[in-house]
Amino acid sequence: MSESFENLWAALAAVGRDPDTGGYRRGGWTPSERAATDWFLDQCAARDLTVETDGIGNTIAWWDPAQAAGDRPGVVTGSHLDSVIDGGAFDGPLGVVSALSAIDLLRAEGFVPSVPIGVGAFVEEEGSRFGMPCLGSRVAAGVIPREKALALTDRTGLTLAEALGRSGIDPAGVGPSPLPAKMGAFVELHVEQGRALTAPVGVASSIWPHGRFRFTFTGEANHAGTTLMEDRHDPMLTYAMTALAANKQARLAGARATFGRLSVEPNGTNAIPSRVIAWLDARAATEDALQSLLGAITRLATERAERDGTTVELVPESVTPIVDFEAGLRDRLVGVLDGAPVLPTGAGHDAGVFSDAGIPTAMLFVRNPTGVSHSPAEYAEMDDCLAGVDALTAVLKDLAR
Ligand code: HGY
Ligand code: MN
Ligand code: MN
Ligand code: MN
Repeated sequence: MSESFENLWAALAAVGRDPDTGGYRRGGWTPSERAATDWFLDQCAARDLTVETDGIGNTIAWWDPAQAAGDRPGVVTGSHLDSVIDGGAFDGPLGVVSALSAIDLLRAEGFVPSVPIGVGAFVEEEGSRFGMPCLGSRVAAGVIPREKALALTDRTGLTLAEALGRSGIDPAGVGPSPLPAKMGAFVELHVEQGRALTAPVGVASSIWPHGRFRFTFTGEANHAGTTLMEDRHDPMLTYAMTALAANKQARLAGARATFGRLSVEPNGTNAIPSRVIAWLDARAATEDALQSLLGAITRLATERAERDGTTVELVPESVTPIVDFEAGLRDRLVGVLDGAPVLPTGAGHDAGVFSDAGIPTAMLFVRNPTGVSHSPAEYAEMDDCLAGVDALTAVLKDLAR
């Protein structure tokens, strides 16, 4: 069974798209993410791929025409199908659809891989529902203990264990997965996030260190109309000044600092908040730069809190060290692609988890003309997407010959 990339792409892009925003809300194990996963599994079945799904729902679908005796590690490619809230169509799905198309092209030209080629789809990469990025691949690689993962809650207070149960997955199966041991190499194709590429396809050199940090600002609830400004202990003010300071420090350091999520209590228009919880996403090119950025933001938040008569508490929720992709595999891809450009990324990926797990791992980026990502406006030209499929096909042929 083979279908053009354009048709595959249009079919998946239609699954769960919000007609008003054009965006997606494919949080892990939500109905729209399950619909995208079902689409993927149908495509695997239509290609007679042997589907292997682990306890948390990560999938690798294998193409192994050589059918040699015994288990031997394969070459895996793929990405994720979940999205950030109101995310774009490309971040994740482009890697999965390109992988299906690459297998179609290899089959069409009669290529017979000497090792299995797998198409992977890893769950909750964005962490947009349970707050932990790369949740599926990290549990599979044993980086996050199953108990910690199952106890994570979404914004409704539902635990991962409960959410899995509601989507028909028995939480008892969650834990380190057999999949990583079967990954002799992993190549993730991903839409570029940023606008550095001047060629259709690039190769990743590294993933910046990054982390998610929860700031809790606590003050004194009071009446918005009768409390003098000088009598207030307003945590929203402390938060606002911290956000301003974070933005300035990140600019100075050439790093990234984002407060994209807030929780205000009691969240009333005419009441000074008692508490503001703010999640900081911080990233920098080196570990030292990330640490000093975080130190500066924390110091400035604490100083501001003293001025405001509020308190500030900081909890790191997830910190991801730098990933330097293995130079041998990286350079092999550059060679296969006749000198494709090499560039770092400030975005985290499942590829980073598998690289840290010791699996030879590489990433391909497909040019993003605007650089916009994590937004319905995320976009890549079809010609560049097709160039990405051709590049992935050439890389898989080289690695699995
Ligand atoms: O947030 C990230 O860096 C990635 O897109 N999951
Ligand atoms: Mn993303
Ligand atoms: Mn992604
Ligand atoms: Mn009143």
